[in-house]
Amino acid sequence: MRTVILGVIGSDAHVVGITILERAFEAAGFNVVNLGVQSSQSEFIDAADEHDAEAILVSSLYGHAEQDCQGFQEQINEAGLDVTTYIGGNLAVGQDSFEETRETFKALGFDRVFDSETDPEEAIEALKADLGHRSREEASSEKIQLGS
Ligand code: B12
Repeated sequence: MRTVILGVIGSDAHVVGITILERAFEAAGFNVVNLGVQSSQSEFIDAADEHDAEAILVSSLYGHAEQDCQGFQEQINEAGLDVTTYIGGNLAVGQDSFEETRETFKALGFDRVFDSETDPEEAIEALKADLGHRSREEASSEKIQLGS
């Protein structure tokens, strides 16, 4: 079963969104490790390592996600993890243009960025597609290695 690490980053204590996401991802067949609220970057990374997770799903509602996620991708790289990373929620104070917000978090290294209107099914379909794509790439690189 594919494992995802889910949690709310930083000092943020909004728990309802991740509870809904946990249930939706479990119902879709994922093994969800829910770190809960007020999770640090290293808690996400240690859990991903420990559970051999394929994805990290970060939630943030209180408007400080940009600060909380500084250096996160670098820490993931340093830990040698190959994980798909998503972030979602109410990511910026005001959020006049979500496209701008999306670019900010893409620049921080997230593979996909979701707003607070996101239906969990949308994220589930995206993750299935991203992980399926990755499996195919891994399988074909194995074949190339085997054939070489
Ligand atoms: C309930 C609530 C609280 C409760 C939280 C109780 C709890 N333990 O959960 C309390 C009263 C404690 C609270 C406190 C605060 N809150 Co508050 N809170 C809310 C409120 C009204 C609802 C949040 C909620 O539960 N929504 C329902 C769930 C189902 O939706 P959701 O959380 O958005 O999650 C969905 C999506 O966002 C998405 N999603 C979320 N994460 C992710 C991650 C991924 C990867 C994906 C794909 C999708 C995804 O999917 C989820 C499920 O559908 C919102 C306003 C609002 N209407 O959203 C403000 C709101 C989030 N709070 C806000 C603020 C400012 C605060 C405080 C800082 C206020 C203060 N000055 O003290 C504090 C922060 C405290 C802290 N340390 O976190 C602001 C944030 C502003 C911003 N980001 O610009 C909001 C938007 C209110 C506002 N309009 O100003 N809050």
